[in-house]
Amino acid sequence: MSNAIKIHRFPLSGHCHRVELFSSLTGINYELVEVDLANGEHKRDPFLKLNPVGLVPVIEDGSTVLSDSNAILVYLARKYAPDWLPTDPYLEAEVHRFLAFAAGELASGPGAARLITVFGRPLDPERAKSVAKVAFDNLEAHLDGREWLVGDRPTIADIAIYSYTAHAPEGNVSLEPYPRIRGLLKRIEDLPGFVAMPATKAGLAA
Ligand SMILES: N[C@@H](CCC(=O)N[C@@H](CS)C(=O)NCC(=O)O)C(=O)O
Repeated sequence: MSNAIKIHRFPLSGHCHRVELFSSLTGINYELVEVDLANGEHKRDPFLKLNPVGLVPVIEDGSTVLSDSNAILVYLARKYAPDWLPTDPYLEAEVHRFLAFAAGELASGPGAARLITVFGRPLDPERAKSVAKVAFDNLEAHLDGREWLVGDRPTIADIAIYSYTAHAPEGNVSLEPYPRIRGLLKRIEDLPGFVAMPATKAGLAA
């Protein structure tokens, strides 16, 4: 029997991509299980038995079932790749600050902007773009004099912010004004084992 971790995912979801990316970068043995969001597979059994909230991603690691992309990153790092989650109290707290940023401003800014252009979600594009501007202005300022978001090596903080930042142009949010952010994305893309999320033709990237 395979001991690969199952990642239940949708290929164009940045939340799912961050889990796949981290697994690939750290050499975790994983297999991808596609969830048919368009046909509502995530809103009925057996998927709802894995995650009653009805959202991807979910992982199965043996008998352990876990949802929420950032919680999954914490779990995988602690169990399989501890160098990616510092134990120093301040640095660990900094990592969690960026996980909260990824779940907050990044999801409701560039993430939401891309939901509108790629998936036709009825959200407010101006609000999404103004949240994205504040989020990226703050990220750019944080990266002054830093190679990575926390400490002097990549952590799960960098992985958590990667997917929706790199794909922001698909939501008509340009990364042109942000050279330090683009530098961070490039450093992540240069890591051995990097896997990309498929690009869509929406937005500035069209
Ligand atoms: N906080 C969750 C958010 C996950 C999430 O929003 N997943 C989206 C795909 S990106 C989803 O499953 N959407 C299906 C739906 O809304 O019906 C996480 O970090 O995993």
